[in-house]
Amino acid sequence: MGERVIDGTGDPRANQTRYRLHGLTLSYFTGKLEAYMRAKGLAYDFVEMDMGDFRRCARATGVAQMPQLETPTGEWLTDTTAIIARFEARNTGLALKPAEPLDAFFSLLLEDYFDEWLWRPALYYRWRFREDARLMSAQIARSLLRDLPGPFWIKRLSILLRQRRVFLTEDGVTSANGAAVEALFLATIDTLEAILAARPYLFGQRPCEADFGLFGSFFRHFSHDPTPHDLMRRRAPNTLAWVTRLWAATPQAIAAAAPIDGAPADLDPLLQEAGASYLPYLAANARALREGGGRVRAEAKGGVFVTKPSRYHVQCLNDLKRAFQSLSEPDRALAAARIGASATLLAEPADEVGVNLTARVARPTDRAWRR
Ligand SMILES: N[C@@H](CCC(=O)N[C@@H](CS)C(=O)NCC(=O)O)C(=O)O
Repeated sequence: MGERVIDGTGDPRANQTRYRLHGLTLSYFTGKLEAYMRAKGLAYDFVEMDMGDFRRCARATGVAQMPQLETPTGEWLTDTTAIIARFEARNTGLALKPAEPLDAFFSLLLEDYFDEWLWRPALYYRWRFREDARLMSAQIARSLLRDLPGPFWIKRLSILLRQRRVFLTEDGVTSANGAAVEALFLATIDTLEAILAARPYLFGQRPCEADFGLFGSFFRHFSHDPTPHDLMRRRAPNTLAWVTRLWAATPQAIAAAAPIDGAPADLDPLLQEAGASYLPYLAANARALREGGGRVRAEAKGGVFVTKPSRYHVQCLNDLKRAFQSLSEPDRALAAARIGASATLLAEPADEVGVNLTARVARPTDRAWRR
């Protein structure tokens, strides 16, 4: 049985037919999936995780991460990119994938780029600055850790230290490359500001996968945490308005808007940055795993980031390669012209070391928890 599409928002009698979305109201990927479900018209009950629920979900899918989604038929899904791909492929709810293959490819590339490459700036702004880190460690101690015994201050401090270790140190952030992380964020909002002053969503009048990929970092981090929010208020008011617009979008309003027709040229700085720094990182990561290398070196905006290899990121590259290679020859040439020289990396065969998608447990290795 496939998922039932429910066109409703809160009828308690329909509980057994609603999705259950487990996550945290401060989490990047939880916010991404929530916005997608809202825009699709897929009604869900939100479960604010505590550690007990986090562990229960991890046992159900085999992956300790958030969000996790229970379907009305009792299946468990995880990984927002794979969940979105599955819903779009099965025509569950309102279709949000662009109809033309080249537009659909750009949407997937940008979704993945935003998910993975804005992660570092999002986590940097949250954990690097004292005020932001204090506020957000308190929120995590009060939410996720609420079922653990012990004084609040110990929970807050242990979260703060853990997040700084995992999301700054282990993600290659140092005092030397902080300026490059900030440069990536500032360049991104400057590009977005021009786009979102001109039209409601990245590709036109309707949101697509790329908007949801962008939403995780902007909704839950950049437009929320004090330091990046202040930068956005001053420098990117139209991008702040897009955050609210996408969160408020109804399936009815989206369905009434003109379908996506092309990937506008002003997206090119984003595609080019994906080509300049993200795709070379993905390729270096896959090479490190293939050759047993212990470290991956990436460059972005003049900063150098050294990290442990990630099997999950091999899967990201494999998926992008498959999407690129399924395009027609003329579309591949058009895509390559807009991405730049590193588009050739997408023409190479997929790697063996990735983990194949399955319907149930979408991408079983993930960044911090399983490598
Ligand atoms: N690729 C996954 C990423 C999920 C993910 O990394 N979620 C974060 C929270 S936004 C997480 O579970 N982090 C656990 C931690 O390491 O603190 C997806 O798209 O769902």
